[in-house]
Amino acid sequence: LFHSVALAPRDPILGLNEAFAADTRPGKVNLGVGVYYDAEGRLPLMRAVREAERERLATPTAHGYLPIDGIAAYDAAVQQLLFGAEAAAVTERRVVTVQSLGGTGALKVGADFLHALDPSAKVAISTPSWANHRGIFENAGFEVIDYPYYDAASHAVDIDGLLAALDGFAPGTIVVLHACCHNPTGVDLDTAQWRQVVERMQARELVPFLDIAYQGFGDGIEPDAAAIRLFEASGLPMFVASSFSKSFSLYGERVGALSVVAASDDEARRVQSQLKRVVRTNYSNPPTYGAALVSHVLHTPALRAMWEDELGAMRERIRAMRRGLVARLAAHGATGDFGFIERQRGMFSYSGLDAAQVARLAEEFGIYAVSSGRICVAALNEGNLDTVAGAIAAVGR
Ligand code: PLP
Ligand code: TYF
Repeated sequence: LFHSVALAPRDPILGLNEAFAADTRPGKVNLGVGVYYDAEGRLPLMRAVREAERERLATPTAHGYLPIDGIAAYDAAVQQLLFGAEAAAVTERRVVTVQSLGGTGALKVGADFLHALDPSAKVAISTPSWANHRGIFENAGFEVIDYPYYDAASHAVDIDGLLAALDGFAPGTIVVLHACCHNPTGVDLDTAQWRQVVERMQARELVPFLDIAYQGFGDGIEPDAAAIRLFEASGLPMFVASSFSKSFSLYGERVGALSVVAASDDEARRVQSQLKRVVRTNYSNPPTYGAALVSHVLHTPALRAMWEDELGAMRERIRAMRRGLVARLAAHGATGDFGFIERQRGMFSYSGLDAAQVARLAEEFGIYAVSSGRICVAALNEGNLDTVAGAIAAVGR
């Protein structure tokens, strides 16, 4: 049966964890996977999450099945975070939200639903994008195409290239957009550019599929949702895949959601029935633990305030590491102007290092980064910053 099975390639990012684990050097640093570590280099257990766990444990509950679309209170909280409580789509009951297995699961449920709707549509992703975007949509049966996004020379969005690509897409093309903290570049559209994108997509009847895995890591919970709110206000039908993996540090609990905005309450109910069918025929219903914690935090004002504070501190720590890296690179005499690192947002920096330089970082210094040159700034701390800056300066000479 298996004699013809080919060896699948390793995930270019998750595969780095194995190489890092196998490295025995004491000063090794993992700047590969997009995970937030605290100032001591540890994965945080957020206080708001710990408190929610404590309060929930006080009244032990049996482990029943959740509804197919998850915890209703969780889905409602997701809608408020993404769209705002006052959004017309929310108050008019035109948004359907289903709890999902992380942001990845949300993308998959959305992709399967869309493919059943129009298998001939193409899906466009940014160049570059999170590598799993292509895989998820291809696996769902779509042809995946690219749109220009990042201009390496200016370390900025190639907005002209992006708009021109949108103008050339066939109506019905699904366009995957990173709502904030673009992975892997850390470079986002500004509000004026988002407005242009919304206008073009409306004119061409394109389908926005926003991916928001880092809400709160850019400028804050509300400002990071600006793109979602512009699309919502435009009245276009839209998809949003959201994740609490990073913002609640609940990676392994698989807490995400797919939200779809329809034109009417009635349309939304029909879409909901189809999303539930996709869920049912894939994994029946979602897990309880992580979503129950998130819902508890978001519906308990004191815990919600605590969570927002903690998330704000994480965001500020990443910013401080950006400033620190730029300063130490200069101190180590690194060639070039690295000021762009401070302008990038979210967990990542597209450092400009090429694959050979990244390989040298791993071999000579035990510092692991993605071969594209993406580094996870959220893995830097005062204890490794100087080593990392020194190593980057060395491989850049
Ligand atoms: N989308 C993007 C852009 C991401 O960077 C990630 C990161 O993990 C995800 C989706 C998926 O997140 P999750 O771990 O919640 O599936
Ligand atoms: O880009 C990242 O590092 C995160 C984590 O297949 C991740 O999004 C990476 C690869 C992958 C799943 C998650």
